[in-house]
Amino acid sequence: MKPRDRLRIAMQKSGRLTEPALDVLKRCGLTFRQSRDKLFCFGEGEPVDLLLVRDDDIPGLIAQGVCDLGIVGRNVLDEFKGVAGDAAAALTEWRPLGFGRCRLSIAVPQDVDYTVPKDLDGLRIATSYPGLLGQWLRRNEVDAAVVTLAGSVEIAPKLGTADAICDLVQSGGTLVANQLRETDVLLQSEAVLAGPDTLPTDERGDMIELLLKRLDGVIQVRESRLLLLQTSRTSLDAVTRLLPGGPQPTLLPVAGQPDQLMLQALCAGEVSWRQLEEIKKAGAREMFVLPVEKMLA
Ligand code: PRT
Ligand code: ZN
Repeated sequence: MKPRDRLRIAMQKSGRLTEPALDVLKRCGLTFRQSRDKLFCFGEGEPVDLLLVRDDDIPGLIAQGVCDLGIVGRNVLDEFKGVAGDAAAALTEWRPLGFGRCRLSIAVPQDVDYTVPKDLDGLRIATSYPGLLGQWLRRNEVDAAVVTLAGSVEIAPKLGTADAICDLVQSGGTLVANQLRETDVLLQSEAVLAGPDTLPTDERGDMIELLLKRLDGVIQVRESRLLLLQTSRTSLDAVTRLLPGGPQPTLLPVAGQPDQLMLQALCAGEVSWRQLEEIKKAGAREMFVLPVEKMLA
């Protein structure tokens, strides 16, 4: 393969992962010029380009070296690794990205008795994940037939083409709508940044390292809030005790008011109105809750 000096990231062209993936890349400082065919997007600031493809193609593109990294569901990555065997063994999850969460589960019709995996012996299970399902069946010593379907897996039992299914579940609404009951979770999934397990030794490797550092900053602060408030020195203990988790707050003097302090705290998650009201009752005032955009430790 011809050496490249620009990094190439594969991501889903249009689907559930597209918007959040673009958002996380943007937060890492990457912006792209969209070409008319929308398959290849040239990176404007950094030497990083995007390839927009079907999610199922992403692991293969990385394994072949066409792309250096990919943003893809763990379900798709692990299925590829299971099915492609050695060729894909060197693919790894560089970072979990915290969106596109779902699980790969077995579900049976609500009126079917099911207590243990062995109850699936002799049944037909419809799935788009024959590799992951096959591994689970072997691990649990279940002798069931795998029926591979490209889509509409959840209606297979109703159509009589399968007795159970193995599919992605998020809210569970689709299962309920099809009178199915979730019985076993095979895999907890979310979008991940995938790549080869060794970095390229050229500039692309340096760029990946830079990107991973930025990504850590983005992931770490995504749920964080910066809480700013003013308090008297006498109320400080009471106020501090109520602060939602996170590192120690920073205290700053307030000019001309020696008994007052400005407090700044990084909070690990959302700060609710109720929490703010409690902190205020403890003696705080002038409170601000700010989203955190970036962090570089
Ligand atoms: O065209 P392309 O092949 O790229 O898209 P696609 O249709 O294969 O993928 P897409 O966009 O549907 O999903 C992309 C990825 O999103 C998946 O590989 C998962 O990693 C992740 N994801 C997260 C989900 C779901 N949640 C999800 N709920 N993928 C699919 N579903 C489907 C599921 O298959 C079932 O039909 O939604 C239904 C269940 O949802 P609930 O909420 O009713 O339980
Ligand atoms: Zn797909």
